[in-house]
Amino acid sequence: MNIDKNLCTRAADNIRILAATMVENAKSGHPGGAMGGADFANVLYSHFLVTDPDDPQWLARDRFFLDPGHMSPMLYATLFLTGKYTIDDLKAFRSWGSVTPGHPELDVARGVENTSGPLGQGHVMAVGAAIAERFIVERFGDVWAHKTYAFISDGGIQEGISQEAARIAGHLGLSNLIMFYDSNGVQLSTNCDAVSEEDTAMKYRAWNWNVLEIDGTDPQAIADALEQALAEADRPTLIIGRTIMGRGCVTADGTSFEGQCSTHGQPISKSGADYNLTVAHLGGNPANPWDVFPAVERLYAERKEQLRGIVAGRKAEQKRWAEANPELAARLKDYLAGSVPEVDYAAITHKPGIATRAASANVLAALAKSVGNMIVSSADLANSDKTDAFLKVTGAFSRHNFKGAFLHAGVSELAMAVICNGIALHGGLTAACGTFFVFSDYMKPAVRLSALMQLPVKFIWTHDAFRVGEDGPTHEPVEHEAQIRLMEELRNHAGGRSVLVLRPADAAETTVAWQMAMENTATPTALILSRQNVADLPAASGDRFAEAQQARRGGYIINKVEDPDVVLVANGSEVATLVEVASLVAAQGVKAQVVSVPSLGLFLNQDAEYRHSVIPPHIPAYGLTAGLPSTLRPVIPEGEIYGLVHFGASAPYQVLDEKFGFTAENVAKNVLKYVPNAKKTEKK
Ligand SMILES: Cc1ncc(C[n+]2csc(CCOP(=O)(O)OP(=O)(O)O)c2C)c(N)n1
Repeated sequence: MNIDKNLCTRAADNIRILAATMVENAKSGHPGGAMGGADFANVLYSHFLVTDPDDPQWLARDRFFLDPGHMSPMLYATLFLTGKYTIDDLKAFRSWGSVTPGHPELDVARGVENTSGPLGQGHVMAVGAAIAERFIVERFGDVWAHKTYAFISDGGIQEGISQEAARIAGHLGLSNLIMFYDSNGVQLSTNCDAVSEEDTAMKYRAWNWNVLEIDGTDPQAIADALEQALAEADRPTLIIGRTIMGRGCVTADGTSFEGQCSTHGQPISKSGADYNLTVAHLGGNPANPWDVFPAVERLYAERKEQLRGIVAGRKAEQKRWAEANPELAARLKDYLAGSVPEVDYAAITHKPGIATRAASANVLAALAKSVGNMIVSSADLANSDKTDAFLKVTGAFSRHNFKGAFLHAGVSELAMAVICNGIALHGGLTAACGTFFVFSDYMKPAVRLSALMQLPVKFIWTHDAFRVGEDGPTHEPVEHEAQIRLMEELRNHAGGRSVLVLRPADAAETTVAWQMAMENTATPTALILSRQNVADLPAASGDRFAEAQQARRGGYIINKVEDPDVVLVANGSEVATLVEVASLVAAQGVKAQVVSVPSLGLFLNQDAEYRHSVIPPHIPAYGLTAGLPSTLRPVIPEGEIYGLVHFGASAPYQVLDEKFGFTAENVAKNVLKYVPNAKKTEKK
């Protein structure tokens, strides 16, 4: 494609001026990188990216994922040229209530496909979207194909997650993924040569990528590279573009101030360059820096018309496909609507007294058979976290093969979680991923973004307590439940709890927890599951599954007791211990009501009447948790909580239960000591 180089440079200059002006106006932000990347952004948006100007949610639109969210002025300015933002939006950059926050947040209507800020995650979400696209094309045909573009900077290249993601993308042969590396040689504190000797091209070639190296300021070179990338049918493409930080910046005496670290993260006027002269040098009018050059306005108006034509053609093809394939079309529509799949959860059976991870496996096997738009992944622990139950039914992805529905992520917990976010962002699919709970530490940054973007990803965390046993303290989560429950406390932009965290107590409650997870389309869900077997909880009605449905209220009574002396509260496998404790203390004349609280957040959402009927405030409460005692504090504000306040140890779990005081006998002893004292100090 021959493009008008002068016009493209003029358009990129326009983006540079707008980006610099936004930062100048906001008195904070990152102009330098945005000015350097503008040439690519312009060529992509004015000539290549296919989106529907009138239907931002169109499934087959090309996706653009910006990894360095700090370059948001470049994105906002470009999207302004496409008509997605107003000049007032640009003027309100970084201000309260604006649609142009410092780092772009998920806003598909305005063309922002993800929330990027933590460097590295943005381009990995693109890998997830590319996988989702292949999954959909495999099932519904080429009419739904599109490209996923990612933009990465030095920061993203340096983050370890880029290795995890590039390995996976190269291995799967994701030729639908095209990434531009804005290689300007400058980062925040230093130039890149102060921290790295790497040959990035060689690195990506080793991961089976198609690597192109170009002058990233040359619009024709950018267009040629994009064309080559579009023609590549085997591998993902990395276009390494040598760009110039703060391109166009000049000082007060008119000398070049390009390539300076100081332009990375502050207004141009504070960096050592002269803002007005820079605007003028870029062909703008310092008195009217928000102006759009008429030729640039025409370029984007023409592209918009062109896109309308392209999209009309694509949509006509899709319509013909839908007419020829009514069943598939109805299924796809259902997937895109995010409908909760119909699954007969009551029919899922469990052997007695199994681990909750094994119960989860039974549910996953059922989901694999009845949910056609679900992708499950594991970070090389499928047979331990029991996601292999899903794998066995559906099969794994492999190079250019997306017939299955399981992603072997390799030992890459963070990339796995971010890829799941990307799959969810793409739309139409449900993503779940599993590993040991202790390794949730490796995933937190992704869980946080999942929560912020309100993505309904399911995180399956097994081996939930020190009862992992012999593997020792490195593998034994202690503080992890308290940490993840902080996300239950944290509200999302919609005012809801940002993550639903469920730690079910037995097999039946695990089925219900999965049911809740699948029904929860508003936030991510975390499922925290045991490694060891757990006794099934008693059910007065004889129907434990029906009783476990009460988990929907976050917490509920396992054994209703008239006028109890103490309420025993736990979640996960500690509930079964408390059931044993209740019968031990009953022998000593103490009446104990046992409560399971799989989700503290949901329980706290209930009205006071319900909460007080479950954990009456005037009755001594005693909590038991394999985590930090503070885990249960929100639901036992004044009672005693027995938990672990130190790291675990390496030994069989029964020994650890003994040594750490978690046997029913020891807990019963503690409860018997606690109740008379608590009653004495009881508030009237
Ligand atoms: C995970 C993470 N660590 C640190 C930061 C803070 N940060 C923002 S930009 C930046 C420097 C990145 O340099 P580069 O990617 O080259 O961007 P450029 O200087 O070209 O704008 C850093 C460290 C971040 N946003 N995310």
